[in-house]
Amino acid sequence: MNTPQRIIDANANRAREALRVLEEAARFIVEDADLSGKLKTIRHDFTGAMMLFPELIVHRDTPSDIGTTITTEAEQTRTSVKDIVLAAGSRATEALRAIEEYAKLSLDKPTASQNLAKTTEQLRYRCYEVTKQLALRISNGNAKQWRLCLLLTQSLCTHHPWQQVLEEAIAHGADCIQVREKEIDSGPLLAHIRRVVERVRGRATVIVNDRPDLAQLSGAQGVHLGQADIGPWEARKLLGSEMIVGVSTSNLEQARQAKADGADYCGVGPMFPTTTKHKPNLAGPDYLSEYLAWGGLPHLTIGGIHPNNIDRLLEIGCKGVAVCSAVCSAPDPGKAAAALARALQAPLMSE
Ligand code: TZP
Ligand code: MG
Repeated sequence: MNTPQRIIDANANRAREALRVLEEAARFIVEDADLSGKLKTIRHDFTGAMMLFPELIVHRDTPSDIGTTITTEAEQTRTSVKDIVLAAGSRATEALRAIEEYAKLSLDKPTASQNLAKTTEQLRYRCYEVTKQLALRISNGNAKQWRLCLLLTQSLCTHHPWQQVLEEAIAHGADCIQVREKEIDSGPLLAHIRRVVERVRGRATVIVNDRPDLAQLSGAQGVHLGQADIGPWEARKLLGSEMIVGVSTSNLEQARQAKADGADYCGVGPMFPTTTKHKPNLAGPDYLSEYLAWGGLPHLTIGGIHPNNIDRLLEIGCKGVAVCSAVCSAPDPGKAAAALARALQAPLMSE
């Protein structure tokens, strides 16, 4: 038995298996035809390169491989799909590197072996890139199913200063605060978000509307993006894998896309007519029903939600709402937040 050949055979199997794991994630989890196609091509190109060495199987000797009984704890633990993808990406590139190195020993066919070393080097680079693209598109499950998200907008805090609205909302059940300011320049906006983060002091999750850069700089936990904002996978380049990325959706197609692009939760709406944002088309409670049947990501229903119409959403199974005017512009923001939070704690649907 020839040792380099045995190593190459073992690593060829390892690379093929890992490529298949990546391909399945691209195809069935991210549902991205382009990434799936890229991985399939890498796998086929690799199989093509290995076909020049059909004799390698002769050197296979799994029963006497001392490595088959050595496992590490990390190998046995996968906490998320992203974990699986990153582990498979590393396994594929490590295996390709091992083939590249041992193929340089020339084996029995010097030219073919040198070509194999070159081919596996190129495949390894392709694999690094496609693993990165795939990982960027997979949600980390960072978002929890919040109950009440306050969209905090200073100009809509008509009866009380924003600081008081914020305090009362948190005291009465808001577990997420989205800073939503469309009229403030970046400098003062960053200072404002920092003040919000400081005031909230971990009592609720702080999300920043539109601006991943300011979310990052301010110490907030995430960003919320609309359909016309940059894509979630672009935001991840700034925010990394741990921060939360949410996306506004008005139909299931957008929700599926948001998930495929790595979003952690979806805004689902508008549920009802609203004056806070120009939204000529209502998605309505029917969209919530479809969304819940899909069940892909945590949700925050949004748009014109008030204590007097929330029951309509609870009947369907709504678990979390995002409101702006119902709390910001209420004469008693604490009372309004409490009414919404109470309703969400005791849903009408039988659980
Ligand atoms: N996106 C869809 S509706 C909406 C946004 C930001 C406005 C929500 O504000 P309100 O006052 O709770 O209707
Ligand atoms: Mg936006």
